[in-house]
Amino acid sequence: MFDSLKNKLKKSVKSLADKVSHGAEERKAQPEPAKSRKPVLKKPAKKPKPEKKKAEKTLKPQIPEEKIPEKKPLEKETKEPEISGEKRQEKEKKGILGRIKSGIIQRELSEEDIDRFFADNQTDFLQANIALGVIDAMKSDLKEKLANRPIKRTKAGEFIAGGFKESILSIVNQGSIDLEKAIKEAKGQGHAACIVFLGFNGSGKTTSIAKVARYLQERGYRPVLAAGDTFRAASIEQLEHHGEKLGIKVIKHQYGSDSAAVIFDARKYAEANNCDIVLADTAGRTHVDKNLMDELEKVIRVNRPDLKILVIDSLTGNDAVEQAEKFNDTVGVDAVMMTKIDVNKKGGSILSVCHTIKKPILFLGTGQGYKDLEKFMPEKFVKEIMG
Ligand SMILES: Nc1nc2c(ncn2[C@@H]2O[C@H](COP(=O)(O)OP(=O)(O)OP(=O)(O)O)[C@@H](O)[C@H]2O)c(=O)[nH]1
Ligand SMILES: [Mg+2]
Repeated sequence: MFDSLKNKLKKSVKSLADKVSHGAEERKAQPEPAKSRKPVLKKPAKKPKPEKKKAEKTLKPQIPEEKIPEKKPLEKETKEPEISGEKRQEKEKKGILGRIKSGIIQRELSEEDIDRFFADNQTDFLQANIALGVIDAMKSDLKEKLANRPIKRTKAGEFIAGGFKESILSIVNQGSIDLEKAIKEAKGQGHAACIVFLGFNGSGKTTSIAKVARYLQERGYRPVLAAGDTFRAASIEQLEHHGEKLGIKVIKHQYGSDSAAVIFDARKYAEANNCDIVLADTAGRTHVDKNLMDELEKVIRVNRPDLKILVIDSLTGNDAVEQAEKFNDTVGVDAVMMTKIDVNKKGGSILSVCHTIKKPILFLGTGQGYKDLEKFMPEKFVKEIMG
């Protein structure tokens, strides 16, 4: 999974790490100019030794006695002359050698290095479905984490990868949603929980409902399905087919009927039959279709679901950001489900959606079967793409 994103990030880390190593190579070449500085080092070291001692001897008798105690508290001043010229020369040599050595061992990346890196790699990131907003956020985050800090040449890759990992984790870690907790809370309030699945045409809503229903069944809960897509031909039969296979009740009305009413009836059925949760399907819609977006608003207003899950096809590319934004603005999304991860090598849309609406990803759809559902774990995701 996410091979394309993985490769792009690997390439990014290498490119910045090379910058560090390259800088170090430049500094390695510095011993030459350092040699030319030697005479400058020797001069002050040789001269002061005899001159200062002579000067002290000749001056001593001329200094008035009251002035001598004034100099005593300045310990440093009185101690310094005790260092012999040779020792001082040695000390200065070591200091300069140390600086040259540390230049060889470590180097800093400047903010300009990071700016240039993102400018050079922007197209690559966009191709991996990482939206511009995310690229900018990562850039300023990495400047804070990596710029103007000494980076050990031998550890440059590790250090830079660490920066990327932290940055990506902060983007995809948008808290979590506990489905079982939501069911228990609703039960505590005397009703069955209700989740409405919404999203673009063909994003995978109906398939995801069947997967989540099975997931909950396996954990001992009793779901009911609501055929809230009364719009698309064969949508009701599609949900009924899943219901039959899984042994779950499906509440349906006729095509063209009010979606909000179907979901309302499913809730009543769940409460009357001691079911735990209603999983409600809705028609696929584009965020620019005003009538269908108004209908979705009504579904939410009438049913006040416990959770609104936006289902996004991860193959959608950079349009996923606009979808997420518009659905979130219209009805307020609680969590996201990204589908078709099994056929998506890019993976950047996960970062883009999380960054745009700041909502958690609940599940990943990883295939067409009922079992192809994975709980989204931010740390696991970062490990997967960054190693
Ligand atoms: N490979 C793969 N295919 C998926 C996944 N989820 C859904 N699909 C397929 O995507 C197609 C559309 O899925 P649906 O569940 O019908 O999508 P929908 O959002 O309900 O579609 P509309 O009701 O028309 O808006 C089907 O062929 C599914 O099998 C997934 O995680 N991986
Ligand atoms: Mg559907």
